[in-house]
Amino acid sequence: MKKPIPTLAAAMFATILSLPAAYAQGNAAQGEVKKIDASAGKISLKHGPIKSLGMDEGMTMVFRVKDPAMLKQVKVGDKVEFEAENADGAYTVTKMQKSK
Ligand SMILES: [Cu+2]
Repeated sequence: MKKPIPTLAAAMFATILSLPAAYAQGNAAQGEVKKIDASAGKISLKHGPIKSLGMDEGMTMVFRVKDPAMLKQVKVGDKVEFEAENADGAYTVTKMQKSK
């Protein structure tokens, strides 16, 4: 008779492994504010992989922001969590908040 415990452990391990993958498929990403251009409504973020936008590796790049008010909530050097979308070829931050 097989012992059930190793099977359960394997199932739990598989579940734990699948969580980061599910997270990476969403738009949410971690980043650091490198530069803010409020007059242009743009922000430079150093960010981790955003698979949904075809960015398999982290990089530093300029994003537009959906709402210029978002730029007043952060400053250069802040760590942020953000969501971005590709809107007609322009990468646009749709949500952003400081990381804790
Ligand atoms: Cu990028």
